[in-house]
Amino acid sequence: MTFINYAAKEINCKIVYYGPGLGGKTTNLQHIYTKTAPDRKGKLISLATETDRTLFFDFLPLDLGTIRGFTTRFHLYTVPGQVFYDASRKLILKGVDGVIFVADSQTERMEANIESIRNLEDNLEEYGFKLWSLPYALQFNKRDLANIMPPDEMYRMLNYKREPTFEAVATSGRGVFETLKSVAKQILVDLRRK
Ligand SMILES: Nc1nc2c(ncn2[C@@H]2O[C@H](COP(=O)(O)OP(=O)(O)OP(=O)(O)O)[C@@H](O)[C@H]2O)c(=O)[nH]1
Ligand SMILES: [Mg+2]
Repeated sequence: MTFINYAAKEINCKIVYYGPGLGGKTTNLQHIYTKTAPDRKGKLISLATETDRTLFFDFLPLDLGTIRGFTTRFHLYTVPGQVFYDASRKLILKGVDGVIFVADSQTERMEANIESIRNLEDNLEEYGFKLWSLPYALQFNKRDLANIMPPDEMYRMLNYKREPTFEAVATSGRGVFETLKSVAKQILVDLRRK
């Protein structure tokens, strides 16, 4: 749910990074954090296990410029991808304005990608959201690895509604900002329509 603070001239939106475990959601946020000027970002908060798996969520507040004098502040969250953290995933989707799905390009992770998109649909439905009407982008991450599926094949398997799709290597930053900007833009276009 976009929150507009007229007194502070701020538009607050929530973007959630979703996807299977170890797909690279947290790495996307870390790259964004590293490459953003200090005056445009808040603290990157990560609640992780000892092995760096996301336990509850990561959170990063980010300013992406102004429209009509209003600062556009995006609150970026990642969900924990491991199957058994479903209650946390559900909770983190509350009030979401846009979703970035981080798919793992490794062939052996396609089942996990598909299962995670279904799980996203189910969890959105709990809040009365539909994936087809939500700002959404699909990221094919880990393009640097050897055992990956060609992008057109991945697209056939994973695209939901002909959403914008990006190839990425989150560890080097390739594709990370492109994916974020796509969803941020969709959210702002939606907002203008309302
Ligand atoms: N080779 C390669 N490794 C990557 C890439 N992106 C992430 N990784 C690595 O994959 C592992 C998992 O990345 P995370 O960002 O923690 O994955 P996650 O989706 O947040 O995982 P959960 O928190 O368990 O859901 C880490 O070791 C990353 O360094 C990539 O594009 N290429
Ligand atoms: Mg994570």
